[in-house]
Amino acid sequence: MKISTLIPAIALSLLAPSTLHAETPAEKEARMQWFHDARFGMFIHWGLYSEAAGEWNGKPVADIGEWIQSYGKIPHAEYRSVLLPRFNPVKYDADAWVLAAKNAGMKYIVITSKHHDGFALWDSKLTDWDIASTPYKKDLLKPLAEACEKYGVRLCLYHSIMDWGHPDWGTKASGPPGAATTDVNVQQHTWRANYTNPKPDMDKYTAYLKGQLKELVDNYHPGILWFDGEWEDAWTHERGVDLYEYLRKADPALIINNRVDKGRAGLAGHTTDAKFKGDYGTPEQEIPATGFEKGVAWESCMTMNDTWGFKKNDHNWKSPEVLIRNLVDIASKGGNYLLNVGPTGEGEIPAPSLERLAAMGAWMKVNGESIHNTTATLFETCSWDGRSTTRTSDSGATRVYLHVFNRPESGKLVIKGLLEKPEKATLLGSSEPLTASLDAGACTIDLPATLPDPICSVIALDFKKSPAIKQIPAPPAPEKKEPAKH
Ligand code: FHN
Repeated sequence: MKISTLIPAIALSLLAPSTLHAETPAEKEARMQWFHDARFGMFIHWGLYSEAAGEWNGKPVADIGEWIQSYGKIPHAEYRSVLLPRFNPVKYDADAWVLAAKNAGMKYIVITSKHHDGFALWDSKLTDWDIASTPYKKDLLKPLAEACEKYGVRLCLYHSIMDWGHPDWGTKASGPPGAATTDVNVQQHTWRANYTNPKPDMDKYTAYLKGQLKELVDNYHPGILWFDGEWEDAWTHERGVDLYEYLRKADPALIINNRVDKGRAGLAGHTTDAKFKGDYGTPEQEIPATGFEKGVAWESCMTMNDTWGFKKNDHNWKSPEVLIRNLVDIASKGGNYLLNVGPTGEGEIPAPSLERLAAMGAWMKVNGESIHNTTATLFETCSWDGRSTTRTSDSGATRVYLHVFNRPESGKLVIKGLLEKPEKATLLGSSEPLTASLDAGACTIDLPATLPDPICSVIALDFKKSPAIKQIPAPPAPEKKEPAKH
């Protein structure tokens, strides 16, 4: 791969403004407010792997589609020579993608500017391992940025720190093919571009990484830089801190996730120690049981089927019920839901994804106010089959949303611990007021014979201020029964 003469690290550091402003908690909250209010975003994994679609040489390759080069152990030169000439997304319609997200109730889009294979979706000045080397040639990020601007959706960019296509990603001498090396991350991966580099230089790679990120910040002004691929030894805490500060100086409004540094607890996504950089936690394919501590921002990223990047044979789609209830569960815990789509190599979002987005949009059209601009539930435990979120106005007036998954047979929704009767109780999507009564430390809502939405109906309770609540302790976790000793 041609790497143009890299901007020496010193020159890049001169480009950044002087020192990083010491942000107060209030200033950070103001910077993050749009993220908290959004609650729901679209993740897009799109690249050369989308064209491979989970197959290589006509045979299926296991596991997630965007890792096909790794699971297929496809040497960088072969991966490049096969896929570059094939990647020609002539059906790409950025406006249609952004409208699909917006109409689903999504407020931001995070697209892979570069995934682990190192291929760039824009025409980077620092490499020819990018869209300009394909038959399509044109920048894929620019139309999306313009469509996001047009429809009021925030453009955000995923960027992999790990780069299988760069000869300087990696640590220790890798040596020529077959040479002994102690670096497992190099030794096992003979298919990576760094394997033939006797001495990968992480300072050179970091200058390249910063140079490409400067291109992205300057040209597309992302709301979030969503880092990933930080786990290998080649990337250190020191480099993570330096990169976070470099980017925050480049754009003080930028939000950066916790995968820029080394501090996330694996797929649980929680930042393990305040020394690690990153503005929010990133649970992956899971929803924290009770959310993170109050005041800790987080976002669960999840697939709609089993893969992030498109695979022609992955039909294991989650139902709209699962997706809507995930969104409600996450919002009730004060988090964001980043739900993935994996477009095809031709540039189309798969029909099953569009169908699910449309179903979520229909639900959000009636109930979206119980998700957007809300904060977590006021209740430590939920005494009904559902969840709750909260909306507080500047005056202190408080609307408590009750998400009901299944109507209680009694026809009465009992909210244990709510010690005040609301000024008003309504069913979203209906003008009929509901009757609320107080008894024995609970507020009871009389429900209509049928609820409007079989997946999740939402009741809104209005109070002049945040209502008095007596928290009901969570039931003890079921004892882990020791397996019988034979
Ligand atoms: O390795 C990546 C994977 O391909 C995908 O991008 C997910 C999405 O968050 N992140 C990493 C796995 O944790």
